[in-house]
Amino acid sequence: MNQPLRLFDLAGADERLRFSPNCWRTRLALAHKGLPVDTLPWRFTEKQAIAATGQGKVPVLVDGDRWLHDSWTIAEHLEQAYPQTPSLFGPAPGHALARFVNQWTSETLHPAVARVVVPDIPAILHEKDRAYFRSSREAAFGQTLESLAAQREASLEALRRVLAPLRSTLAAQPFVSGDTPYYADHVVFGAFQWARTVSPVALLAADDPIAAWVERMLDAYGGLARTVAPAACAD
Ligand SMILES: N[C@@H](CCC(=O)N[C@@H](CS)C(=O)NCC(=O)O)C(=O)O
Repeated sequence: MNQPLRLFDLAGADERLRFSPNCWRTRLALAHKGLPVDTLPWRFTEKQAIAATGQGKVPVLVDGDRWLHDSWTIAEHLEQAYPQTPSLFGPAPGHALARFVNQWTSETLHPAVARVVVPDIPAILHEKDRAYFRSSREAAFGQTLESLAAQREASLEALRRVLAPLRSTLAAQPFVSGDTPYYADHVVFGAFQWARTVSPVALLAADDPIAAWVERMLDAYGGLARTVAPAACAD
C-alpha cells in the first residue's frame, strides 16, 4: 500500500457525525484488518466527488488508483488485497454465510430500522442535504416523513419481530460470528450504529441480549464506534 486508503464517509451537519450503516461496515472492516484510513466527510448532495465510481452512494474506498463502491465489494476487495491481515470472514463457509447476513441486513433489517429512524434524520443533516433527503425518502416510502413518524409504535413492533432470530442467537453466543467479531458482526452492527447516531428512540430494552452485544461492538477495535456520540434527546 503506497498511498493511505481514503474512505468517503457520510456525515451530518457536524462533520464528526458519521451515521451511515453501510460506511460503518467498512470502517469496522478496516479496523479489523488494522488498515489505517483517511475518512473524508461526504454529504448526500456531493455526488460529483464520487463520480469516478459511476454511481452516487457511499461507502466509496479509494485504494491506490482503484475507486471501489458497495460495502460488500469493498469487504471482498480488502480480504483479497490484504491477505496478511486478519480475515474478515474466517475459514469456509464464513464468506458465504457473511454474504447471507449482509443480504438479510440490507433487505430486511435496514428497511425495518429505517421506518423507525428516518423521520429523525433531517434534523442532523447539513442544510444543503435536507431537501434532497426529504424528497428522495418520501418518494421511496410513498408518504411524508411526518406520516412515517406517526406510525412509529407499529414500526417498532415490526422491528422487534424482525430482531427475534438475532436476539436468540446473541443469547447463546457473544457475537454473530461466535466468540469474536467478524464481518457479519460489522454488517449487523452498522444498523444499530445508524439508529444510535441519528435517533433518540431506543430500539432495544436494556436487558435485551442484542443491547449487550451492541455494547461489546462499541468497545471493539479500541472503542472506534464510540467516537461518534449518540443522538441527543429532543426534550
Ligand atoms: N449497497 C450499497 C448501499 C449504499 C448506500 O445505500 N449508501 C447510502 C448511505 S448509507 C447512500 O450513500 N445514499 C446516497 C443517496 O441516497 O443519495 C452498499 O452496501 O454500500
